[in-house]
Amino acid sequence: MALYLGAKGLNRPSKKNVFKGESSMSEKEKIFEEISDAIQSFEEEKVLNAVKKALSLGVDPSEIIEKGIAKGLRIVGDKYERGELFLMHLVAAAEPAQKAVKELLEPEIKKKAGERKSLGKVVIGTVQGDIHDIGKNIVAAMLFAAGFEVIDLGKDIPAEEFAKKAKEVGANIVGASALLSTTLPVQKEIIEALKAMGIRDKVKTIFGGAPCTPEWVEEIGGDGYAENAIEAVKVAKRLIGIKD
Ligand code: B12
Repeated sequence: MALYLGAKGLNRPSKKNVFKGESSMSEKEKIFEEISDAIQSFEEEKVLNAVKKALSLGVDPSEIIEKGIAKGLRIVGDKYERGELFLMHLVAAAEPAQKAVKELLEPEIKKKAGERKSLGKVVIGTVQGDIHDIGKNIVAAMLFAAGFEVIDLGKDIPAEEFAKKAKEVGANIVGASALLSTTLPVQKEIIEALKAMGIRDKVKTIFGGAPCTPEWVEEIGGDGYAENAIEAVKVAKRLIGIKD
């Protein structure tokens, strides 16, 4: 049975979140809305400033990503699906999101990594035919921060490449992201490639991305599913027998 931890994990307040300020909840919510709105209006400067403000107030980077950036992107994606926005709008929303994640949030996440102790090796990438990598990059950064050695193959990666690299580095886990319903089947191909390479019994698999579900992972014989980066860390740890 595929392992997955309850969805919506990010909605629960974390004890580790330190937020200075009197009316913390409402102010925090206001900043998340500011970030999400600025993503939706494609205003890079506003996105970056709001993210900097949130960080300076001590808001957890993963919360900023999920409740601000990802929320804004999802709304833009939904409007695109309904025909209210066009591809250029997806691009315009992705740019400030990527910049905020790469330049402000990932460094902050990695700073928390502290002393390096390798929990295990994770080979991760976005599957062939798919260039969506914002979510994959966040998952990779969170796994790194948690203590995993992360080998990020990048995006548009054929199934065989995942298996080849996993064998080469002696990976404990292979993780793959798919954001399109047309590229989701590549996750199944990865399992097949691991079998063909003769290493399926040595490597755990973890899958994610918007169209991916626990049922799908179960169906393809995968080991773990995670809805977001925080859950991905928990599932990855459990897959290799580490308790939180
Ligand atoms: C930004 C974006 C783009 C950007 C991507 C930029 C980039 N560098 O990533 C650009 C403009 C390039 C783009 C292009 C396209 N896109 Co687009 N895009 C989006 C959008 C709006 C946001 C995706 C995103 O970054 N979300 C924020 C991140 C943080 O969330 P996330 O990716 O889901 O990741 C989280 C979890 O899923 C999970 N996770 C992710 N990966 C992994 C991996 C593992 C191992 C684990 C455990 C967990 C995990 O953890 C992450 C962090 O919390 C989505 C809308 C949506 N609802 O997802 C559409 C969306 C994915 N795109 C869509 C489409 C159709 C396209 C195009 C085909 C459009 C076109 N006509 O050309 C192209 C495809 C290009 C290609 N070949 O890949 C559709 C897909 C529909 C479908 N069901 O197939 C969506 C859903 C929009 C929609 N509602 O119609 N897109």
